[in-house]
Amino acid sequence: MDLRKWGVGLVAVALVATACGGDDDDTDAGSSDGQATEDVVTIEGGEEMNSLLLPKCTGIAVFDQANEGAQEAAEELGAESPEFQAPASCEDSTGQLEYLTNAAQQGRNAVMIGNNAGEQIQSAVDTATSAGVTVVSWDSPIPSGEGESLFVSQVNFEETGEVMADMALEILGEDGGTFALLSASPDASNQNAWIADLEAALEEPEYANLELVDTVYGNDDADTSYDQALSLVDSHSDLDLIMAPTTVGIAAAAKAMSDEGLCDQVKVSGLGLPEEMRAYVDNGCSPQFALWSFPDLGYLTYYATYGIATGQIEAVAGQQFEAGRLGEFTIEEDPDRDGALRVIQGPFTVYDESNIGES
Ligand code: RAM
Repeated sequence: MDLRKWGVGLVAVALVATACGGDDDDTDAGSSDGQATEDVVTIEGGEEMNSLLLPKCTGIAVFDQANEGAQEAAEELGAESPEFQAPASCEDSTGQLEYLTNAAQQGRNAVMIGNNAGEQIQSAVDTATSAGVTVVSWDSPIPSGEGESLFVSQVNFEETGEVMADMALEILGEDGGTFALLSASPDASNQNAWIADLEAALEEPEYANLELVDTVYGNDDADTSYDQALSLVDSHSDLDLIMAPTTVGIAAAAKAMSDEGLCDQVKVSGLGLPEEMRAYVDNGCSPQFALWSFPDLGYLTYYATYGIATGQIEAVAGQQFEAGRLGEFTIEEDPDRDGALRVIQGPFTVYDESNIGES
């Protein structure tokens, strides 16, 4: 898919992978032989599930939004609300382990985790799953895929690099320029996959004028990210753009450039929350950025986890299910992780002045 065709004014791009549900035109209920109707399991309530929604850390707006979506799903299913707990800081990269290790003792049937610990999470996942706890990842997967029943993937990870490279070119123009990455935690498996995908995209001739000069980590902490953004400008006098694939990092970088009066010199882009970025679209610091729906991510994660934990669906490739208001989805093999499964939630939306709205 050539995302460079976005152009000015075409900003909401539906990068819906074939496996993504919600807008399928092959709704099986209408098929003449009625055969396929049985293949799509409508997840229904009525079963108990004691669950934990475990984001990378608390205090981040998009994770609160995911929690709202999960609570909405639980309410719809008449199920128990998921607990929402996590380490207080994303800088605490191994802080999530104890939540998994203690899950069975606490009577949990399921843990929904956005992994902030990379491979270090594995032993805790193994402890939870061997005690019968269903582990589903969302936002940021378990790198090996082992123990994890399913990854609820916000978007197709294989499109993320191209989306970021296209935004950089859109902002800098065809002549491109130099840019640096301001990421989240060094062990965050979502950001690391997106960075790898971006680096692969940069090998393509259409991005030959984009030069990645540095990658730094702000740990999804606003102050650390702010300081890292300023350090990037200090260490690279010719820097044209900071690309931050994190809602915390992009807002902090845009604030730093705004505070220092640097927005004419260094633009900011990446993955941001519209509410947090509106001021920086308005002041020209961040002309374009992208995101997906975190409420929908939390909603789908709860539905899928409930379906698996209550035995209504199986975590196998080809399993189709209907998740409430979001419609139909299909579980598929994850091309990024051998032997692992994913379901894709939805499209990117690209934001700029034409659709950022008013505060
Ligand atoms: C931050 C977190 C999260 C990521 C978004 C884009 O909120 O790092 O994991 O998905 O940015």
